[in-house]
Order: sequence, then structure tokens, then C-alpha cells
Amino acid sequence: RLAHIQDRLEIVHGDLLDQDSLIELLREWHPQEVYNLAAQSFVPTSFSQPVLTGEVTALGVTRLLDAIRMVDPAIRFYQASSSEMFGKVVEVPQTESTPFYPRSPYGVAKLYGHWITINYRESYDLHASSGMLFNHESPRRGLEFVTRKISHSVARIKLGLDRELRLGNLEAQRDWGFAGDYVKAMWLMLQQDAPDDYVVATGETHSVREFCEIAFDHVGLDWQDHVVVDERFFRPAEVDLLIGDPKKALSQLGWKAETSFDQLVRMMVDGDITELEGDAIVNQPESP
Ligand code: G4F
Repeated sequence: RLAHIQDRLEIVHGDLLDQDSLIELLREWHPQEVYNLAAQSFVPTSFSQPVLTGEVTALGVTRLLDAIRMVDPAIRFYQASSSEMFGKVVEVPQTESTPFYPRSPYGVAKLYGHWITINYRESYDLHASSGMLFNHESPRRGLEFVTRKISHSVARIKLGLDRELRLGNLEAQRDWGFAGDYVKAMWLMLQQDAPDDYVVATGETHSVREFCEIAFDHVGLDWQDHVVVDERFFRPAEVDLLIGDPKKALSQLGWKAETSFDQLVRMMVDGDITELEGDAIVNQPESP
């Protein structure tokens, strides 16, 4: 996923399970800002691998914060907190002061990471901020997540490579935004004089069903001819409805989502069609 900018990056290795590797990285590279986007981030996997998820997604944050405290407490730190911490929501929309009710080992682990960030900020005066990001998607999203699973499948069906798309809960509702917009909010948090916690969201919610409708319609197909509900993709405990209130991000960071839901869905389908057409050209047999 970094291929398009790889020539402008220097990639170095560290592991959230290995604190020495993090200390070594900070000592060698002297970063001014650290963004912790690393996690076991797929919710269904957190049910099958709850301990690993806790090690990486929860304790990994402590390892990184503690490495910063030891090596250079002036480093500014961003923690990728998640709307999954709101889980079985206790109020709508969710704000920075909404009580948490996670519904998966992933959500529980993210909640630990969120609170340890606040704890290190208050205990050691670190410039540590936490972004409670609602779902953020793009054509580079992994194929296991529902938005990309849909856009990729729509492209395959349109190009005659597939016929059906098997999904779980079509009624689940998410506040989906464009990842490119959300990264700006992360950066803005670390440019503030004081660290803080922010909800980053569009303020709109849509169902998986609506995502399918727009995606299939964009290529002239009817979703109902292709989508099959499959019990295998349902979760032991579901987050039914997420919708964030991004007022604080607007008033303090001057941030708001620029990309609409409709634009996001179309961008993802177009991305997959372009990619699959490119593959088809590459794989064409040479003419004699
Ligand atoms: O795309 P999803 O797997 O994302 P989910 O669980 O909301 O989590 C994502 O967003 C969070 C917030 O930013 C992140 F913290 C997290 O790491 C991840 O990036 O599922 C969205 C919804 C769920 O309700 C799921 O039950 O779509 C529903 N769904 C229905 N059918 C499906 C499917 N999800 C997947 N992955 N695959 C399906 O076939």
C-alpha cells in the first residue's frame, strides 16, 4: 500500500511486541512526531485471537509510550483510538464525552490504548493525543473490510470475473469517511500547543446495504441480483450503529470531512475497476 510513495520513504523496522526495538528506533532516528497506527485491527480476528490482539493493540501502546518517556519525552505522540470503543452506543451521536461500551476484544484493546495514552499525558506530561476515528476508507483499504470487499467485488462482477458477493449483516450502520481526509486531522492534532482527544467523523451514518446500492448502481447493476447474505460473516457481538459528532475537531482543529459518502463509494469502485483492468492488460497473452 506504500508502493506509490516508496521512493520517498525510508522504511525501518520495529515491533510493538518488542520494547527494545522501539527504544532503539527512537534513539537512532530522533523523530519529533510518532503516529501509532499499528494494531491487529480486524474485528473478527480479535474474536479468534483475543490475546494476540491485546498484546499488540493494547500493550503495544504502553511499550511505545514508555519508550518515548525514556528516550525523549518531547516527542509528540498520536494514538489511533477507534469508534469501536463506543460499541453498543449509549448515546447518539457519539462525542468525546460519550461513555464507552466496546463489543469486541479489539474494541476492549483499543480502549486500553486510549486510556494509557491519557494516563501518560497526565502522569509524565507527554504531548500525547488520541484520535477517536470513525471508519475511514479508501481504494487502498484491505480486502477483509466490508467497504473494499464490496467495491472489489462490484468491479469483478462488472468485468465478468464473478457473479455474487457474500456478506454478513447488511443493516449495520457506520459513519464512513475518506481516510485521506482523516490523516489531516491526525497531523493537525500534533500541531496544537496542547494535546487532547478528538472524535473524527463525518456526522452521517449509512448502512452496509446503502453502500451496496450505490456501489452496484455506479456500474449500472442492481445489488439485489448479486448480494447473498451469509451467516459466516456475522459477528458474535455486533456494533449496530455508529455516528460521530465532529464538532470539537471543527472548532479546535478547523477540520471537517471533505469527501461525501457518495464520492467515497464511487472512488473505491473506480479504483478497483482501474486496478483490475490494469491486471487484465498485464496478463494478456502476447500476440504471435
Ligand atoms: O468493515 P468492517 O470490518 O469494519 P469495523 O468492524 O467497523 O472496523 C473498522 O473500523 C473501525 C473504526 O475506525 C476500526 F477501528 C477497525 O480497525 C476497522 O478498521 O465492518 C463494518 C460493518 C460491521 O458491522 C460488519 O458486521 O460491516 C458489517 N459487515 C457485513 N458484512 C461485514 C460484512 N464486515 C466485513 N468485514 N465483511 C463482511 O462480509
